[in-house]
Parts: sequence; C-alpha cells; structure tokens
Amino acid sequence: MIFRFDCCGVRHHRTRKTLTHDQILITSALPYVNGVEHLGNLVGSLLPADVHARFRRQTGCDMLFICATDEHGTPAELGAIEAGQDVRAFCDAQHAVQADIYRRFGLSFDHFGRTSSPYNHALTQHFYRRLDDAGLIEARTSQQVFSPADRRFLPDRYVLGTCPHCGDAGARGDQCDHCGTLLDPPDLIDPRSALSGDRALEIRDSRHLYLRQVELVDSIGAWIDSRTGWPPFVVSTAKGWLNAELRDRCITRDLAWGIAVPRDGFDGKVFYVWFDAPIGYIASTQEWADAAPGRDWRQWWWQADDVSYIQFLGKDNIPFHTVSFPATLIGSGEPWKTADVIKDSTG
Ligand code: B3M
Ligand code: ZN
Repeated sequence: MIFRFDCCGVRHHRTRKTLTHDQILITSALPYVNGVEHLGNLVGSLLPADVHARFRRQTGCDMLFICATDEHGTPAELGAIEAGQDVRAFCDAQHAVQADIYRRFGLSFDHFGRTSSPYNHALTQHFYRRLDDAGLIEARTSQQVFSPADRRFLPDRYVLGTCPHCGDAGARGDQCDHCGTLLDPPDLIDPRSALSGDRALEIRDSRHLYLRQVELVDSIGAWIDSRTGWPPFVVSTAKGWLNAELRDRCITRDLAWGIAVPRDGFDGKVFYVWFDAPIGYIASTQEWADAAPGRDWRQWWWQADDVSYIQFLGKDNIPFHTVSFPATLIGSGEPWKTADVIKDSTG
C-alpha cells in the first residue's frame, strides 16, 4: 500500500513496511563574501533552508544541503578595497569568518564551498563553451567608462558624482541612494572614479559576450509551466521577467577578479558574477564529492530525475533563479538538474 502526501510540492511517498523518499537536494542562495553584516540572507534563506533540511533528515530522506560564499564581482572587489586588502586574501579571510558564524549558528550544510574554487572556474568555463557551441553566445561592443588614472574600465558603481535629480553629491553610476533613482554613469554631474577620484573619465568601446536568452524564452517558459508548488509570487515574478523584461544578457565584465573568459580577445575580462554564482551550487557539490570516497555529484545533478531539488532564496534573487540560471542549464543542452521548487522569503 502506498500513501502519498505532498510537502512543498515535492514528491514524497511511504510504503507500509519501509519509508522511502526521493533524494532531496537543498541549496540556499550564496551569501556575498563581504556580506557578514547582511542578516537578510540568514533570515530569508539560510535559516529556512536549514530548518527544511533538518526536517527532511529526520524523516529519513537521502538529503544533501549545499551552500557557498559568492566571491566574485564588484561587491568582493569593493569590500577588499575598503579593507585595504588584496582581493584573494580578503575573500580567504571573509569566507573563514562566514563559515565560522554559520557553524556557530548550527547551520547543517553538508558543504559550504566557495565560488572562487577551481571547481567553479572549470565548470563555469565548461558552461560557456557549451553555450557557445550551441550558438547562444554573441560578442557585441558596448560603451564603458574608462579611467586613465586607474588604467581600467570602471563598473557603474565605481563611478561617483552628483545626482541629476536630487543634487546629492554621493550618487553612484548605477543608482542614487538618496532619492532611489536608477542611473547610468553618463547621467552623473561631475563624475569621478570611486577608486582614485580621477575626473578625466572617458567613454570607450569594450567587447563583451552576451548570452542570447531571448532565443530560450519558449524553453524557459515551458520549463516554468512544468513546475508545481511554487509560491505565487515566484511564478508571477518569473513570468513577468520572461514576458516583459527579458533581454540578451551580458555575461562578461571588465574586471580583474573573477573567472577568466576562454576566448581570443577577452584577456583581462571575467565572467559576470551572476553567471558563475549559481553554477557554484553544482561546483560546491563536486568539491563535496571529492572530499570523501563513495560520494558522487552526478547522483544529484546529472540525469538526476529521482532527485527533488528545492532552492531557498531572497525575493530579489528570483529572476536569476527562475530565468537566468535555467537559461544556462537548459541552453547547455546537457541533462542538468533544474529546480523543482523555488522558495523565496515571501512564500
Ligand atoms: N549573492 C545575492 C544575495 O546575496 C547573491 C545570491 C547568489 S545565489 C547564486 O542576495
Ligand atoms: Zn538622487
């Protein structure tokens, strides 16, 4: 006799004699490496994921709970500059601090990895190559702010200036925190580099790679429709993005710290942090598997139809998990596991 019951939309069944469960994979959104003081992640995704993982273990599930620090992009670079440290040393130290905090909170990760690991470098480059082979990568030229004094392109938030709307002198090239207006660097009055204060900024052409997500709209839409048990807010946010706001996505940046782009003419550029960060879920599982005999990451991620995969994340991260990361996985044409249930901090 089989009793069936539904919990968080994940299949779950019990026979009279034995308790059998599908395998349960749980990931929690990866906290930024410089985000020690950021409690939102702890309350909104780490703790709910941990409570759920404990519940699943108690019911006898074959369970894997994976997390990591998100170590690339401007947040890590800026954190290192503020701390007066080399970015690698900064990430090493901050990862250790965060791992220690979560250990003292009693979070029950099976593995707490790092997106800067060699596993994530290799796997991110693998996905890029697969997407390129599938014709889903396109090089385009865009205009970026260049600082001659810093001898580098500046990401939007490295450009400071006066807000054209409210006159606040501390606006950034992506946003004015004082009045909340979203900005582009050329909007700023009297722009300067956040790194050196350089005011002789130039606009220069820079080559970047775009993931042609628009080609994947139908596949991603069908994938979302195939899922059940998602909180309504997650579904509406995902569909809103897919139908109204989806653009081909620039997946490279003019930064020094990150995962190198294996393509001619892209020396000195790295993948965008939101391209490599979710791949870190898989790479951290690979690292977990290599740490002890008898573990197999493929059991969780590759042709893993028996696995029920639940993602926990904050609501700001919904589009990246419902559209961008699935675009990477589905676009690769390989049999990667995708999320069955996405739980955000509202649901
Ligand atoms: N680090 C954003 C955040 O902490 C980002 C999540 C990555 S999940 C792959 O809100
Ligand atoms: Zn303003």
